[in-house]
This record gives sequence, C-alpha cells and structure tokens, in this order.
Amino acid sequence: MRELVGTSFPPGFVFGTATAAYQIEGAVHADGRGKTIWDTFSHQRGRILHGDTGDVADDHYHRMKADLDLMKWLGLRGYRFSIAWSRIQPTGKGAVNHKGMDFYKRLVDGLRARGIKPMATLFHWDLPQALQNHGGWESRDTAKRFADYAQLMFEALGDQVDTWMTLNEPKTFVQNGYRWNVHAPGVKSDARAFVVLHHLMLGHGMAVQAHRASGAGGKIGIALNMSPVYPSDRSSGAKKAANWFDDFSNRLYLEPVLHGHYPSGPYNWIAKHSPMPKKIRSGDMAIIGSPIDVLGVQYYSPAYRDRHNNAVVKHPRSAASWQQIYPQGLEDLLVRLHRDYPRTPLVVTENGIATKEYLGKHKRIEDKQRVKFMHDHLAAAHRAMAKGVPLQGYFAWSLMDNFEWNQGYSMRFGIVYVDYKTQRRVPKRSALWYRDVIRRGGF
Ligand code: GBH
Repeated sequence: MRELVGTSFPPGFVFGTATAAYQIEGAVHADGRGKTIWDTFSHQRGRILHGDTGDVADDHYHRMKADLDLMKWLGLRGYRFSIAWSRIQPTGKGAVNHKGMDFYKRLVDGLRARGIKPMATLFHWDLPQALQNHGGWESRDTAKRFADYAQLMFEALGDQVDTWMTLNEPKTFVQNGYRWNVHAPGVKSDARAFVVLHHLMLGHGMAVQAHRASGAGGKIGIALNMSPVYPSDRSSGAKKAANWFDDFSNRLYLEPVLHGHYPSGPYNWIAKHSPMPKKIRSGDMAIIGSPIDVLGVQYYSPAYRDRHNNAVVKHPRSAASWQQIYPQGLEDLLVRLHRDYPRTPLVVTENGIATKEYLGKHKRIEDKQRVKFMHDHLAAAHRAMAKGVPLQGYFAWSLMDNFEWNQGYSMRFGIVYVDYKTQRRVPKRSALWYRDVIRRGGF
C-alpha cells in the first residue's frame, strides 16, 4: 500500500458530493414524471415543517447544466445523485419514459465530460405512488419491479455510471416511513415495517443480480446509514444495551447483505412483532447476499446507550437535534466495518452537518462549523485508511442546500447555499475550503 503522508489522500481517492432526486430536482410534473409517495406525503397537512414540499426544491431539473458547471468549478472527482424511478417508469412498471431517461443521460454525459465520476442511487425513498397503491414495499412484487427498473437503467447507462447504489438507507425508510410515521408513506406499524425491510433487501439483491446479468462494467453496492454504538458507562448493563442497539441499527442491515442472513437477536424480536419471517422464501437470503463491489457508509452521528437502554447525548449537537458531532466515530465505524467484512471496499457515500444559516445581506456564509466538521471527518477517514481500511472515496452531504424531508427547507446541509426565492447558488466558505482540499489532494 502506498504510504500516506500527513493528510494527503491517494491519487485515485474520490472526493465528491451527494444529493437525492426528490430533495433537489423539483419539476414534479415535467416530461411525464409520475407521482411518488413523497409528493403525496409532502402535500398532506402537517407532515412537513412550514408545509414545504419538493415541488420546486432546487429546480435542479431545469438548472442541471449550471449545476454541472458548479461541480466542475468545485473540482469534484465524483458526484452521487439518485434517479427518480417515476421519471423512468411513471407508474413503476412498463415502458421507459424517454424524456425522463434523457435527463439522466444528459446528467451522466455532463459529469463525464467534466471528469466527474457518476455514482447513481436507484432508490432514495421516492417510490412511484402507483406501486404504493398496490402495497408498495409491503408487496413482494415491488422487489421484482425494482429489479426490472434497475435493469432498464443498466441497459441505458450501465457503461457510463462508475458505481451504482441500489438503495439509500433502507433503515431510514423502514424506521421513519413505517415505524415512526415521520416520512412517506407515513405508517406506524412494526408488523408492516419489517415486511418492508425484507422486500427492500430482496429488491437490493435482485438488482445486484440484474447488474451482473447485464454485463455492465461498473460497480454496485448499497448505501447504509450506520452509527457506532457506545455504552454510556462501564456497566455491563450499558454494554448489553449498546450491543443490542448495534445489532438492531447496524447488523440488521449489514449481515443480510454481506453474510446472507439476518442476525438472530433482531430476527427473533422481529418474529414476535411482525409476520416478516413468513415472507422469507427459500432462496431469498442467497439473493440478498449476492456479492457487492463496494459498501456505501453514511455517517452523521454516534449513538450511546445507558443501562436502562436509553439514548444518551455525549457530544455537542448540530442544528439537527438527532446529530451529535463526533468525528472519531467515523474512524471507529470504518475500522470496525473492515474488521467484520474484510473483503468489502468502502466508500463514505454521505457525511455532513446541519446548520440554519441565512445569507441575509452578507456576501458569503462563513460556515466555520462545517469546515471544521469536514476537516475532522476527513482526518478520521484518513486515520482509518492509515490502519489499512480500503476506503475509496468521501461524498459530502450535500452539494447544495435542499429539501430536508420532514424538516423542509429549514435545515441546510449544503456546502453551497441556495436562495430559494431566486434559486441563486452561493458557495459557502466550506465549498471554497473543499475545493482547495480536492485540488491539493488533502490538507
Ligand atoms: C440522510 O439521512 C439521507 O440519506 C439524506 O437524504 C438526508 O438529507 C441526510 O442524511 C441528512 O439528514 O428522524 O428525527 O427520528 C440521514 C438519516 C436522519 C436517519 C435522522 C435517522 C433519526 C432522527 N437520519 N434520523 S428522526
């Protein structure tokens, strides 16, 4: 392995930024796009802070060319975006909607022309509403539909996309969407949630197999959000609670994908609360465990558990109440993933911090907190690499401020500020800093 000096990253290391379709595109009626569960959800009263919706968002659908030039100006080596399934198949099945497909073809062409490696996520939560009307991910059929849609994408862009990610954060979709009723489709049912989990996993595995069958050149993986879990003190109770939470929030997603089975602790709990076990057919686990080329790691916050199994806060929080700032957690997480899954290369597909800044009369947003956050997390990633972790890249969440789900536009994660009245993009201090880091290959 090439020696890492100071905080310089290896030449092939992919410095990128990430976004997702519903959070930036807007243009929800353009070119035959079908309705999604997030269109439905965001238009229900009381669901989203201030009644915000993704109808316009960053209007990226109409401003893609300028946004590509912004990425070029930043010097990005990679860009992670998601594809809105309902632009490709408005009802989630059937023939390709060519105008929708053309948008992603132009995006991918534009990235490649600028020397930016495209990473495409196939599902970042915006399920076509027509499929939801037939049970959505509670229905096994949706996994098959997803693999069919994935296959259409591999046929169209298989040779141009560097890396495919099947699903973004199945945990968040299951938890927020089906257990806590705060994301689309707005359900509160453990029974249904874990059926959804199995079908998501199955869809992932079927898409991986479709990718292999297509003969496309690129890599494929899945993007999982994970938190290192620490006991809040030295008691055996806290240790036990932390292990349980780790099983439930990390291993429940890692083990099926990388070892082809659900971990027994969470599985036994699920079996008591959900008919999910009845949905597992013979052969499913082998499909789910189909080998992947890369694991996407999304890290925002650590988690602590005390002996009463309560969550404990130990570090300063960001503007998002759920986020504790702890860069060391990223090193710990990466090292642990490499220890448990030594054959799998890793890429940080999301890492970022929420702020609530407003441009006002100032010319620039001096987001020193974000600069420090990115610096400290990149340094943590670098330490993990120095310990031998095969980390291939780092994608900052996010390229620009966007629709932060149930928090609407109030929560800003971008390194580029978006003025939602004018759609003007204004690079924050963190964007200038990142640009410099990319140019120098480190800091
Ligand atoms: C990622 O989610 C998403 O992939 C991305 O779309 C999003 O914009 C970004 O990070 C920033 O949030 O829901 O209040 O009960 C991170 C997902 C957010 C999931 C916080 C768990 C827990 C607290 N995490 N959530 S809450």
